[in-house]
Amino acid sequence: MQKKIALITGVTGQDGAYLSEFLLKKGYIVHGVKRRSSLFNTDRIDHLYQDPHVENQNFILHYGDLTDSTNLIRILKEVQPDEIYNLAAMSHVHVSFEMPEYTANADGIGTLRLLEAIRILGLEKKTRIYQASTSELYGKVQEVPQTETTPFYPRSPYAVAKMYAYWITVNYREAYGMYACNGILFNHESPIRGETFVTRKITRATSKIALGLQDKIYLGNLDAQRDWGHAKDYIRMMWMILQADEAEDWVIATGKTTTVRDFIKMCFNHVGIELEFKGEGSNERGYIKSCSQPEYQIEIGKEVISVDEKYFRPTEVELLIGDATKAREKLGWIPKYDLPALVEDMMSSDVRLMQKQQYLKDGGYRIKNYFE
Ligand code: NDP
Ligand code: GDR
Repeated sequence: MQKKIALITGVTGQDGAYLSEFLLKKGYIVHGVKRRSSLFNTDRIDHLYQDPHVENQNFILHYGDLTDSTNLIRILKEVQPDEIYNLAAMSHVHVSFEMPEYTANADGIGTLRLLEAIRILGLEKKTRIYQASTSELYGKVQEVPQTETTPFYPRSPYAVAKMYAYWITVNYREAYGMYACNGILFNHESPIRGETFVTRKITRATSKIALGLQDKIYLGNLDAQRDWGHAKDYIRMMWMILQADEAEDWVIATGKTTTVRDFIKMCFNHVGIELEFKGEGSNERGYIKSCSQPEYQIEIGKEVISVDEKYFRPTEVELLIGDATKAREKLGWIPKYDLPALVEDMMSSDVRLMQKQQYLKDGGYRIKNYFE
């Protein structure tokens, strides 16, 4: 039987890496679009790398960018994919306020470029496409929990761009009979989550604080509530969505929501530290109340969490909680990870990572600066 061919944009990102591994295990030939950068940017997929000189490769990378339509057309023409997973995006909500035009171009028009490439090449009946839509579309709370029919109210340039991508995907499905779907995925995290998203920022900093490598963390809105799942569970659903009989849009979420503050407490608990919070808004602080691990030499009463308004967003999404009943009933969506299991996975990975740093520091090892 001929192997299926998948094309993943955003292959170097969190989801792209997990999805590549997943599809390779399923026997797919996987093509990925990566951006040119001045330093290597393939850390997350290096374990999948295959020497291009070897025959019968099943993991192939192409340089490309969602802002470059001729490049996308050429890649699609060469690859002739059965499935496209459009995961590429400027995915940081706060950064999108700094780069609204680029975000619209990559995240909004980028999706149009891919859909048009499929049409220009006459691949409408062959190629199925998954669009990485997001719970950020719901923005300002209209309904709780949020389902496939909840009205959208985007609250950032990122969400507005993704709203265009959502509707253009629906439109191409209806206008040209393409198999094009939106996965409206709620936040999903993992040990390879980008370091500036709040969960990973917290797991990294907590590990460093416990090991004496950092004093405190500065964060923004601790009251925000998110429906956090594990990326491994979510990428499986991206694939399931493209295997369904009909092209539809799907909410994927855990159905539980947690504040940023409670997420912090869970991470510190993982290393045996209890926190107590005092104050409100930008004056809120988190202090060490107790520590059950004497080897950490933690100072009781020390301030380890400070709020810095710099991390507040001009317009915030306060509460996200998804209802994935449709995916549960029609696609058999059962996540393997709950929030405690996610925290456990992220914290144990970051503690290990920071222990390496501590080991090097204790050994007096210091990487020489190029310019010294
Ligand atoms: P990441 O930020 O980890 O990865 C984004 C990927 O897109 C990276 O490979 C990045 O390349 C690439 N990229 C960025 N801009 C461009 C561009 N102009 N052209 C080509 N590639 C580009 O995101 P995630 O893996 O977390 O998310 C995957 C997708 O799912 C994104 O579209 C995101 O918006 C969406 N999403 C994510 C959710 C989550 O909770 N993780 C929830 C809902 C939706 P590089 O490595 O070079 O920066
Ligand atoms: P989000 O994720 O905006 O939901 O988008 P992020 O982790 O950035 O923020 C979650 C919540 O935490 C609050 N917060 C902070 N956020 C960051 N990044 N840094 C901080 O210091 C901080 N302090 C508090 C935020 O205000 C927010 O309320 C993610 C991305 O992956 C999107 O691409 C995706 O579409 C959505 O999830 C679903």
